[in-house]
Amino acid sequence: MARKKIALIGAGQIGGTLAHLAALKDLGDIVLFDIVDGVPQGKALDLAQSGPVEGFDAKLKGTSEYKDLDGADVIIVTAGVPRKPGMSRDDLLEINLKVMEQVGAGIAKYAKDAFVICITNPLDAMVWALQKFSGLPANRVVGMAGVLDSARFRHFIADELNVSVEDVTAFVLGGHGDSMVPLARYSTVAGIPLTDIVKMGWMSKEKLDQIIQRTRDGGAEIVGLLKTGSAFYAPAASAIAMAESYLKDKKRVLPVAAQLSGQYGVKGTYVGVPAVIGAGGAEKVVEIALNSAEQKAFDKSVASVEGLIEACKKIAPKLA
Ligand code: A3D
Repeated sequence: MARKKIALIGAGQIGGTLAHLAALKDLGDIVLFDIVDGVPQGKALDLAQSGPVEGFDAKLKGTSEYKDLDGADVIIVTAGVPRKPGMSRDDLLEINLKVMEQVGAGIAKYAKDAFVICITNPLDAMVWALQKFSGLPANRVVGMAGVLDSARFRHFIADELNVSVEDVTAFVLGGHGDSMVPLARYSTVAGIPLTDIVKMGWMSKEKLDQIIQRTRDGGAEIVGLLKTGSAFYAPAASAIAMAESYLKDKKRVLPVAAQLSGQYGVKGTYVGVPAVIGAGGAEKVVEIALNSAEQKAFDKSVASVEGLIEACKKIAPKLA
């Protein structure tokens, strides 16, 4: 069986970490693409030289030419700029939209059959634009945010209760931004909903609320500490989990930014929802019943994504 081909567009902090994880997990051969000459080539060579030590045979190639994406099975897009302290994700919209236009054209020309995972911020609007610019079917273009947001939630809960992260599941809905909706009643410790954990007295309601807020602010907390960029280890690990589910047809149910076609009362917009990720891409959006407070929070999150999509249409009229 031929090896799979994984193309990483953007060879910065997340791109380099993606390449490292994909090689360590033997997901396939890897192409690292960036417009900065030397960086993708240098990272690819450095990583290839770790192969003999780690025992992986993946071929790594650094490039600045779109033709090297030819035939890619998975493409993960991090091209663009990250936040600096004091910036919101939305401040990146104009510059990263232009990047999505170039990347979308490259994908359309060389990798029409790929499964595309977008990470570039502001996430929900950028994945929406990337799908339009590339023209790929919506089920094969998704955004990574929910796996990361729920991993942050899981980490904070496990740390607070002093239990294994493996036994904590978390459910986060909505756009990747301050209005994301972590759902306590669908998040569990060994199957026990967090709302019951509070009733049992294992965690106070105040502590749970603090953790929910810290999850919402999870990206900004790291930007504030790093000062020169944003999180990259956990974002890369999260996108690799999505790529692996696609490549191995695992059909994991993961929170991803998917294009909705009427689910949750939303049509055409990309927003974070649970979806089955398998060989067919985003094969099914899982629609859960929301109570009125959750629906209100979800609607608010969708409205903020829709606002960004309108801004994209003004900047790039061909998206309208
Ligand atoms: P960084 O280390 O700056 O890497 C971005 C790379 O993109 C750089 O190497 C640039 O040279 C390259 N680039 C810029 N323009 C182009 C272009 N036109 N074509 C190809 N490559 C280009 O950033 P990073 O890796 O830390 O973050 C990448 C993106 O991910 C940013 O937009 C972040 O905001 C975003 N991000 C999203 C999440 C989510 O959870 C959604 C989390 C963390 C970061």
